[in-house]
Amino acid sequence: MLLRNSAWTWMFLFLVISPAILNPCTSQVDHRWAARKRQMREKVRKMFYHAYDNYLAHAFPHDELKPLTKSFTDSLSELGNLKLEHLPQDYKGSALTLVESLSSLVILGNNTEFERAVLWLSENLTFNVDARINLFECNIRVLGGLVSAHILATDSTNRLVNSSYRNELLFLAEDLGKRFLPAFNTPTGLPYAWINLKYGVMVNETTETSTSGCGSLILEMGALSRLTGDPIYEYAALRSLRKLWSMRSSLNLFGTTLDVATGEWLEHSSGIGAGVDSFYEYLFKAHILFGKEEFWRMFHSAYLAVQKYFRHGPWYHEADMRTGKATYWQLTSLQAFWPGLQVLVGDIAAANSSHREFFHVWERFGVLPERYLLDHQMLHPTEKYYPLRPEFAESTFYLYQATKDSWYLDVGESIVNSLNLHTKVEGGYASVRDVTTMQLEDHQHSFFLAETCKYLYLLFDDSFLVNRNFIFTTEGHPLPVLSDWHERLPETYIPTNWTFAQGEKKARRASAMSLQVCPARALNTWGQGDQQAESACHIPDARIDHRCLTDEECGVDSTTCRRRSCSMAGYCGLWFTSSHPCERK
Ligand code: DMJ
Repeated sequence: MLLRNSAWTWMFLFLVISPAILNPCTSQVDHRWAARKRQMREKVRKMFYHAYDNYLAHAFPHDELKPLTKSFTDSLSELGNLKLEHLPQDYKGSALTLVESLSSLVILGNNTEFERAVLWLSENLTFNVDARINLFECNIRVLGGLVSAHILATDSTNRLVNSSYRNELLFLAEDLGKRFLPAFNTPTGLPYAWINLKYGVMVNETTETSTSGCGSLILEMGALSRLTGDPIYEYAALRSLRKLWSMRSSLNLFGTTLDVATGEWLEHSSGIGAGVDSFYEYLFKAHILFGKEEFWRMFHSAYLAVQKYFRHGPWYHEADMRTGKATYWQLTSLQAFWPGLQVLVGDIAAANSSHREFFHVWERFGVLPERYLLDHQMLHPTEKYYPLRPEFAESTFYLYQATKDSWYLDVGESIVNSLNLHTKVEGGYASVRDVTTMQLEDHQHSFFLAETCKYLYLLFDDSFLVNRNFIFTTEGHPLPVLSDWHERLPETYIPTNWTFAQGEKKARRASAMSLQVCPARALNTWGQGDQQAESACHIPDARIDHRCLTDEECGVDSTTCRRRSCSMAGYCGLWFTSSHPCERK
């Protein structure tokens, strides 16, 4: 992970040396924490297998499990006009949940089951079916699942060397990638949202798609190109991303839906949630994975625009891309990924304050409702559901990695307990239809295994990540950051150089990216005295866990360059102030 090197140095000094001197009870405390983490890890492992075993027993090789009726759904595809009983004879199902579980099995250390699954998929999975699939979903779930699992299968540190694996997952991924390509055959290069795997784009197919549908393909298709040596996949994804980028407004904002034939926006309001979320995520992660400065420049402008036009204290509302005027004041469950992305950027303080608000909502309802109307302080009348989404667990994992603040373990424990209390049934884990009644719905989405369980497991046991450098796709599939995939390795990613350049004191407080977040014009008086600025304006809070007694113990927010204050609960944050990125007070 990007943060690991600086975080490790800091955590080593902080956790190992100073507490041992200051507090003789530390080793007992550490011991207790280690025991608790082990206990929680085992709880999550049980969750994973309860979901996985039930999928295998009642739904495999179909896509997803219906845990209440112990049956299945082929949710990935609409399967043309065919009824399930009329499927072609050679159709054995696309086993979506199995594909999605592959990387989680490796992270849980179950190489035997991983190999078994790889073998089955190698022999049975076919994409030559009359099925209309959603390109974005199929890309992040199936292509991402296959590419990531192929890399894990060929990585000798996973000790899968005994297997008879002969790149079958990569061949499947390549076959799927080829079937994606006709979707990009539009006047704009922006892909259709839907494509038939066997016949390509259907007559009268809709030309409407989402921002994510055009801008969140680059990690999986780029990785496929690097692995196969065929640039066509990366080229298609990049062309689409560049076209999308050219459609930004003068405020560097994007809409939510657009027309792939005309390149015109259909919905001008957007935020950081549904339809757009992974677009922002992929601008930054593509920069990490491929090292292209172009991605960084895009992300930098887009990130500042988000912080300027959508952010209100710890909340994010929607705004019109043309005017920047606020449109919908809503908290959505999908937005909860944002603090995790901010951790990668190095903006931990902002991540922490938003994450806390999401946790308040989680505690209030027991899970996160899909949509909450901030301006009316009430649930959205028709979006009261919680489909076992991973985003809040994901951000909790990232924040714990960055801060090692045990508070995030408490949050993780609370998520695990809620999931077991409200969603566990005999046949797996069921989505919540209505968070006010906790009435369940007959669906266990594949991302519960690909992401929710994975991030919770990694929160309590990150041994899979030690001495490795992975980024996770938006569907939680790990891809290694390899120097030979980098066009140019930015200096800020070389921790030794960076430490050398900045000096140890600063290096231990910042992630590499935080230096780049505020533009140079924001260099100002904030960094006076012996306070150490992490970015042009960033002054860290006095304590790494952001706790405080007085305002003086709070620093300056790295993205807004506003002074933070101490909340009633004793945390530094931008409490209820509107914010403007890197503007001087
Ligand atoms: C996942 O499929 C991915 O995380 C996607 O980017 C949006 N969210 C769902 C799960 O909530």
